[in-house]
Amino acid sequence: MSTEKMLNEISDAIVSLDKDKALDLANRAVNEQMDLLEVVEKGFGEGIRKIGDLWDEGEIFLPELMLGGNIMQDAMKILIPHLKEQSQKISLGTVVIATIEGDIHSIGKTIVATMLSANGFDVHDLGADVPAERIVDEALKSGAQFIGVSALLTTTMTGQKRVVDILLEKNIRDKFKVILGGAPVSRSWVEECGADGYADNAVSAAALFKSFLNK
Ligand code: B12
Repeated sequence: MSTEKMLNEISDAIVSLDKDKALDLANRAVNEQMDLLEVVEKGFGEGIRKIGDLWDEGEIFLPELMLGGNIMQDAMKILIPHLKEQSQKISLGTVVIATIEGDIHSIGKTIVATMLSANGFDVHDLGADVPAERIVDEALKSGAQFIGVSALLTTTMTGQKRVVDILLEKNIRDKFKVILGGAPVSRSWVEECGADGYADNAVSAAALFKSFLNK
C-alpha cells in the first residue's frame, strides 16, 4: 500500500471509530518501518482533527469524541516505544512539558513530546492537568532549559501565563525558554504572556526548540 493510502486509511479508521482497524494499522506501520512521526501527524492526528470538526458541526456527540480520543491514545501506546527507539542518543537539552491544570487534552502535547524526543531532546513529560507551580518545580529539579506548556481550552490558557508569572516572581525567568502550544494559542497570546514562542504542530515545534540552541 502506498504511504498516502495508508495515511488516509489510518485517518478514516479514527473517523469511523474503528478501534481494531486503527490498532492494526498502527502495528502495520511499525512492522513496515514507516516514518512513524508522519504516521502520527498525518494519519492519526488528521483523523482526530476531522472528528473535532464533526463535533463542531454537531454531526457527532461527546461519547463519540471521547471514543476517538481513546482510540488515538491506544494507537500512540503502540507507536511511542518505537519512536523512542528511533530517537537520537545525543541530548540537545532538557525539556519539561505538560498540559496545564484543568485541561485533560493530552494528545497534541504527547505528539510534541515524542517529536522533541525523536529530535534528541531529553523530555520530561509530566502529563495533563498539571498545576503551573509543579511545572516550574520540575523544571528546576531536572535542570531543564525549556518549558513547554499546552492548553486546548480558552479557559485554561491563563495557566500558561501563570507559568511565566511564577518564573518572574521567583526571579528565574531567564533560566528557561517558555514555549506555548495548543489550538487556541496565538502570537499575540505569547506576547501577552511574556513567553518565548509557540508552535502549532509538532514539526515546527521541534524546529522552534532547536532555533533557541546556541543563542
Ligand atoms: C480529542 C478532544 C478531546 C478528548 C481529549 C482526549 C485526550 N486525552 O487528549 C476529550 C474527549 C477527553 C475532550 C474533552 C473535552 N473537550 Co475536547 N477536544 C478534542 C479535539 C477534538 C481534538 C484535540 C486533539 O487532540 N487534536 C489533535 C492534536 C494532534 O492537535 P492539538 O491538540 O492541536 O496539538 C497540536 C498543536 O496544537 C501543537 N501543540 C499542542 N500542545 C503543544 C505544546 C507545545 C509546547 C507546543 C510547542 C505545541 C503544542 O502541536 C500539536 C501536534 O500537532 C478538539 C478539537 C480541535 N479542533 O482541537 C476538542 C476541543 C479542544 N475540546 C473542547 C472542549 C470544550 C472539551 C470539553 C470541555 C468537553 C466537555 N463538555 O466535557 C472537555 C474538556 C475537559 C477538560 N477539563 O479538559 C473544545 C475547546 C473549546 C475552547 N475553545 O475552549 C474543542 C476545541 C472542541 C470544540 N470545537 O468545541 N476533548
